Amino acid sequence: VASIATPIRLVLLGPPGSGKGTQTKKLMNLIPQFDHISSGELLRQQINANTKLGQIASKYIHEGKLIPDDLITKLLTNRLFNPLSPNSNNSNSKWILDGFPRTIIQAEHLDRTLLQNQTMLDLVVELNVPDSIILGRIEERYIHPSSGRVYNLKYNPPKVPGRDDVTGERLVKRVDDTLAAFKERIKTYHETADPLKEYYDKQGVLSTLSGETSDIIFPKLVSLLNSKFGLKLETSS
Ligand code: G5P
Ligand code: MG
Repeated sequence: VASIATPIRLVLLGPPGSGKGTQTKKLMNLIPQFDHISSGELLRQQINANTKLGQIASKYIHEGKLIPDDLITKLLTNRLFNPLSPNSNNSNSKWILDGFPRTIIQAEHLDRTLLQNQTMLDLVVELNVPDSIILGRIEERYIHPSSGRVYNLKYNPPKVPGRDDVTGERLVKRVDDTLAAFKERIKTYHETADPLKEYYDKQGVLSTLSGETSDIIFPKLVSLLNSKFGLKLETSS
């Protein structure tokens, strides 16, 4: 496990089920200091807590639609620059934004907020996984709602079927892991991803990693970080 002095500020882009959460978890085994900020997870927490934002978000999420930009940007930047969140903004801060930004408006807002806080993005990684593969993953996904832990019946099954490894509590399906919502999410992704990629490509921070499994992509992600940040991480898994 590495102790690394440089800041590493990442955005993960990729279609639903492409493995944004999975890659983040694998990376945190190598660099535990990462603060994992998943926009979808933050929204699901709001829904579980039945907040006003959660009530609004729930409707969009059920339908597989994006929630309005102003709501999500506020939620995300509050989380990123919350003084209580670990290493949110110090000289060696390490964070991964998973699922945010998803629109140009969100990206521009993020850039402004980073600038105001005298920080910046280092790298945007696009996970490029064929659509044909990811539907199967979504059908096999189960989550533990209170912790956000994610399982897959084939790829990383729970030790006891239907139960969370840590608490033993029951696993559930995500409300948007239905065929109808998935189709909508994929469609939305393809409508919004190209302009976003172009936006980051112009900034010179975009890298695309392709592969049909997370185990193929992960070593590519690690070597990308090694070369970009001058690290010597090794993939053992
Ligand atoms: P989310 O929560 O951001 P999505 O749709 O972007 O949702 P999702 O579904 O969470 O992304 P992921 O994190 O990319 O996918 O993928 P994952 O969970 O790691 O992997 C998927 C499954 O496949 C898991 O079961 C995993 O174990 C398994 N798996 C991984 N790798 C492999 C492999 O190699 N092989 C196999 N067989 N399995 C594997 O957003 C949800 C909603 O919130 C709203 C929107 O409504 C959105 O639809 N939202 C926003 N709205 C507006 N703006 C934003 N910025 C928003 N962010 C969220
Ligand atoms: Mg996810």
